[in-house]
Amino acid sequence: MLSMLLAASLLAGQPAAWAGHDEVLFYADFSVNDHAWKGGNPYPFGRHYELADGAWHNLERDGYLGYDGPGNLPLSAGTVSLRFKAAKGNPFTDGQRHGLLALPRTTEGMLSHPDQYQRRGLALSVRKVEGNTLDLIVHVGGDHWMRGSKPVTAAGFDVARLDPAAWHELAVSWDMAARKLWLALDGQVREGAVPAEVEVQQPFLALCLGNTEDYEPAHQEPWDGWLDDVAVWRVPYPRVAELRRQPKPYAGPRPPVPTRRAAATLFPDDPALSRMERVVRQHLDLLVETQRHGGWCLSIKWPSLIRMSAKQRLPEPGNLIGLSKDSHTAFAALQLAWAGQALGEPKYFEAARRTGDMYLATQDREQGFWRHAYAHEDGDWRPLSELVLLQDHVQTAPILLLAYLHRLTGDDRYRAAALKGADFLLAAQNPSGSWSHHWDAVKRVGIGATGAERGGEMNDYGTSAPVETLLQVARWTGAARYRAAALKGADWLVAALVETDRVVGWAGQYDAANQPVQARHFEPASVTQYGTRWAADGLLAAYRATRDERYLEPLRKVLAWYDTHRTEGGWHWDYDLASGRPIQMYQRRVYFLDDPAQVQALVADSGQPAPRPGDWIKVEQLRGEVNGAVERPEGKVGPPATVASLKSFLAAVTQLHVTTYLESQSQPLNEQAGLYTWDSTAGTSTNLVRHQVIRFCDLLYRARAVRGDVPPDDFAFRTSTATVGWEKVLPPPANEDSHPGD
Ligand SMILES: [Ca+2]
Repeated sequence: MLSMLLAASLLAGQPAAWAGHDEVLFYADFSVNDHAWKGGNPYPFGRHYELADGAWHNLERDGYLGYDGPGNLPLSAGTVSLRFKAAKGNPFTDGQRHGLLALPRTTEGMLSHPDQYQRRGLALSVRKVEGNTLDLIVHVGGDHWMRGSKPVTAAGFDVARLDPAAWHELAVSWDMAARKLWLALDGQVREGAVPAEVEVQQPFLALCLGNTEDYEPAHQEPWDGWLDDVAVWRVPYPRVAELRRQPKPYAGPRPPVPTRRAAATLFPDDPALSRMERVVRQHLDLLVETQRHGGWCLSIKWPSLIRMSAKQRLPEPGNLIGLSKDSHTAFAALQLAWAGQALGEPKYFEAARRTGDMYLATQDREQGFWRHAYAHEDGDWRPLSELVLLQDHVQTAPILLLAYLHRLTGDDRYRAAALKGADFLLAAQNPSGSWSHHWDAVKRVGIGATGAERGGEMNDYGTSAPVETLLQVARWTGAARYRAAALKGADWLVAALVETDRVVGWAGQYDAANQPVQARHFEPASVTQYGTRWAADGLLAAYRATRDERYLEPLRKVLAWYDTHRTEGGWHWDYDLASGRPIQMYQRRVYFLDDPAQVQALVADSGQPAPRPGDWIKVEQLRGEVNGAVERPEGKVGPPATVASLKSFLAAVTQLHVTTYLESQSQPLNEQAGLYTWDSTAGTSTNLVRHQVIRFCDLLYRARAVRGDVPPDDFAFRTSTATVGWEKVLPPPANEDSHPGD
């Protein structure tokens, strides 16, 4: 018994005898870490797994492991082999689906030619399916995550009699020239054919292991077990079977555990400033390195540097850039432009300018809008969708970036494009004063999230961001039409307040008659907690510009409602309009959260944990903002700086920055990575914009002024903010009581 255990652990802990063959392109044995020994990109992404006894073990329903596709997987012929073992129960007889591996193909190169989706690219998966067979499935067509594809089973094994306690050998293989597929299980081989529809091979997007490629919580197919000895071969299976019988151990080094390090060149001898400078450069150098076609996706995985959206499981195609959501591409460029100014570093400024130039090139010539994502294909940026999104800063963030670039360069093209964007906002405003979810560029009308014309959008700053932006554009240009449109938008925010004897607040979406409506399947017609945050930004901006108490009154009413309706943990996300009861909607069914049976049903239907109350909008912070707007409508603005005042600012703040932003336990710096990282759906990740980086740049800029590198009269020294906004573009506002042109 002891010798059997020993043999089993040696088997799991030692690398495979064949890993040294030149035909092995990628090999992961999990004995030291989850980095592959070989591979174009040996670093993984994924979450909710552990390594134990030299093998990979899934820990959760959404646990999985992934590796880069284009860097690791051969195109025309290849094989992926691995070993697998069950961990609990018998997954071979349980009638459930278990995803062992998936090989989606990238849509890079055909994103602007969707007619080619059907015939280009061999997307594959190996799943144990309900009938207890282990199937090799070809996914014909569909997008880069196989969504919408047609599954065609090419080969399979009945696995009902497989021993769950034993390790099993699996290989999946393709040869496009021979149009053959293989599925091998414990040395037995089944051959299949590439479906006739698939004409041309296309690079793989990723290697996804231990679950389905689908990130939807309700669709999970976890492999509740172990995986080991994952190898990618550049030859088809018959050759792999031969090579595996010929020992050739791998003797090369394992890849190093990566780290980002940058030198402090501005303040090498100042202990605190040099630490901040290094962290700033480590983050921004990563942005410069990962910028593509002037943009980014929302997150960068560490250490694989795979570019993904925020909450997804698999990479985005390599030619795709995302221009939507908080902290998207334009915000990354704003941060880089600020660093270019603050540090006097041309490479950061040039990267920001590349984004600005992308916005110049992608702006609609006639109407002045931008799309929310582009694929760079055939030498140009191609919109990923006909939709013109108005919310999620898709239109407003580039206006700010272009205005800032104009300030820094004096290049009139940036100013003209920013104003063209602002004029588009004027054209896209609904008669009610609101802005819709998106714009129909053909019919030239705003469209709500569910397709109704001229519906008002609160969600994702749909109306607030245009209000704020147009007020700033009015200050920038002195043109009254921008201010008038902004205040009409703010008046709509006031009018959209839902106020009954049960509930007070804002809905996420409204119809043209200002009635709350449903949007996506999880967005009911309700008063939604975050509505207050979305509305507040526009109302506070309108108050600051007018000092008209009318814009604060709705916020005071909602704060009072929050005070009287606080539960343990805070407030629910959605409240029913008629009854004021907390609700959640899933697949358009509404569940009342004060009824335990309905909560139980929601958990069962959605596959997600029971919703809990929270304070997502930070109610006390909002109260502080309302009070602050009254006390200091012009914002926290100091007098013009002098070298002496900057010096005392540095003396007061520098050490505080070190303890709060470098040594804090709440948002710690990942010292190994040299970056601020966080745990995302796809594992360790960093996002594009870091408030710490913006703050450190602020301090370093002041230190440069104290030293005499730059004059102390920049208006940036009169404010200190954690974001890069209009305060970097325009001097602090004068008293606006007597604004011209009203
Ligand atoms: Ca191993």
